[in-house]
Parts: sequence; structure tokens; C-alpha cells
Amino acid sequence: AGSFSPKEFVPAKEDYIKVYEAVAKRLEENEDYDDGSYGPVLVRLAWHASGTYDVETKTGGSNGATMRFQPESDHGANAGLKAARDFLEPVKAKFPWITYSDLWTLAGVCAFQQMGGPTIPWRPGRADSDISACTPDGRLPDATKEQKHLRAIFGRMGFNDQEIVALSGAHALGRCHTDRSGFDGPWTHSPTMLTNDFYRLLVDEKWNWRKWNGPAQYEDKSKTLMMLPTDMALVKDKEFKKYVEKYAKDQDAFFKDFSDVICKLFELGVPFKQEERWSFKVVEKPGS
Ligand code: DDH
Repeated sequence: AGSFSPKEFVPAKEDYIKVYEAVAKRLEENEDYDDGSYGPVLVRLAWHASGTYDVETKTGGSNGATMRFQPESDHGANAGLKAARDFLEPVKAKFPWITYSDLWTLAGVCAFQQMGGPTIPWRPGRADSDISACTPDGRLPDATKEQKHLRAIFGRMGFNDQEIVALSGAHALGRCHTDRSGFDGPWTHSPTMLTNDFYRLLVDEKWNWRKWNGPAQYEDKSKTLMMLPTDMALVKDKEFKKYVEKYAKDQDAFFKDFSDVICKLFELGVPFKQEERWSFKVVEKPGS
């Protein structure tokens, strides 16, 4: 045991590029899902895998990919993420040498970039853990709460106010599903394109409580868009609002900070051996 095995495959950058390209190709080939893309749910998988990190105990985070196991897969916050994990299974089968934890975060990077987001530097080095490393329930944010909760949850991961606001811009993407979180609807009109629209809508629209049987959420005048109580906390709180206004005015500033903070999120708690981060090229759609 532990002896050198000459047949062991040591992947290089070009091998990870192949994985990125395989995820991008699957995104393109499966546009019949939700608003036309698996991208948002892949992003949510990478975020929920990473956002369990606790700076104090150094537990949780993307290293381990423990959401493969119950009880973590059954935590309320992770409802619906099986769709993302299943989507990546054929990629894992094609490239069995990649760990789930590297695959999920690389797929998150790929999804952000293929949906028009900034380049997000990434490096390999995550190892998969067994069931004993599953994190306790309650480490991910609760959408019914407000600023105090946001600072407690994201502070535990090691993020400050500016980083909390920058991370939240991911809600330009995707939607809420009544059969997952209980909430309903998209945040923006283009939920498969990453833009600074989340911030612009928070600042520019009038938001009212939606009258319905579901959990308390906000709706815009047209009743087509939504905000969670945690989203509205970003404009109710003066410190958070500064950054919302900055990103609403300046998409380049948002993209720069977003790239930095997502890179940090996906690396929380990972014992990397490799220092160098790689940037992957967007795979252009044929004919565009
Ligand atoms: Fe989120 N998110 N999120 N979110 N999130 C939901 C969907 C998506 C919260 C609650 C919800 C981040 C932060 C927060 C994405 C990315 C990110 C849903 C709806 C709820 C509820 C799930 C469903 O019904 O399908 C709360 C609360 C917070 C917070 O407190 C800040 C962050 C930091 C990210 C990120 O990616 C960095 C994405 C993408 C979706 C859309 C998923 C989909 O299937 O579409």
C-alpha cells in the first residue's frame, strides 16, 4: 500500500479543459430544462457544496462533495439539487479520474462563464470524503431571514459585507421552484444570462409583498419577478445598500468582484497542493 503505481493517471490542465468542454456541451445539448438551461442549478450545486464551510472548525466546504450522501442530500436547502448531480454523472463517467468535488466546482465555473459571466480562475485539488464528513443541517442561508442572519451565516464562511452583496448577484440567474424551496419565480427577465440586473432591479423597482398561499416573498409591479426577504435585506441595510448601488451602476465592477468572491467561495477549506489557478475559455455555440 502507498507504493508508486506507474499506471496511475495524473491529469494535466488539458484534461480539465476537456471536462470543462464536456460540461459546456451538455449545457448546450439540454436546453429543454427550466428557462432553457441547467446552468443555474449547476451554479446552485457548486454554491451549496461550498457554502457549508465553517472557518472555526475548518469543516464543510466544497472539499469532500458530501452532498452525495444522506443526510446532507436531504437537507431542506438542497432540495432539487439531484437534478444537477444527475446532469453531471455522464461527465463523471467519461472522466472517472476527476473527483466529484472538483467536478461540481468546475461545472459551476463553466456554468457561470457559459451564461455570460466573468472568467473565474479555478484549480484542482479537492478530494471526495465519505459519509462521516457530512455537515450538519442549517449551515446554508434561510431565505425568510434578514441582515443579521446573512452576516452570521456568511461571516461563518469568512465573508464580509461587500462579499455578501457580490455573492448575492448570482440571483440574476435561475428561479425559485414551489416544489423545492416553496418560493416561486425568477429574479430577473434573463435568468440564463449573468448580468448586474439583480442589483438594478433591487434599486429601480417597487417591491411589494406577494399575496399568496406560499412563503412570504416580494413581487414587482408586473408580478413576474420576485425577491426573497434575504434579497430585500440588501437594500434595507445601509452598509449592504452601498454595494448594491455600486454594482447596479457598474457591471464591470460587479464582474470583477464576483469573479474574486466566487473563486474564494469554491476554494473555502480546500487543502490545495497546486498554487497556480487556470482560466478556461468559453466554448462558443456553433454558429455564433
Ligand atoms: Fe440562492 N436561492 N440563495 N444563491 N440560488 C435559490 C436559488 C438559487 C438563497 C436562497 C435561494 C445565493 C444566496 C442565497 C442561486 C445561487 C446563489 C432559491 C430557490 C432559494 C430559496 C431554490 C428553488 O426553489 O429551486 C439565500 C437565502 C441566499 C442568501 O442568503 C444570500 C448565492 C450566494 C448563490 C451563488 O451562486 C453564489 C442560484 C443560481 C439559484 C437558482 C437555481 C435554479 O434552479 O434556478
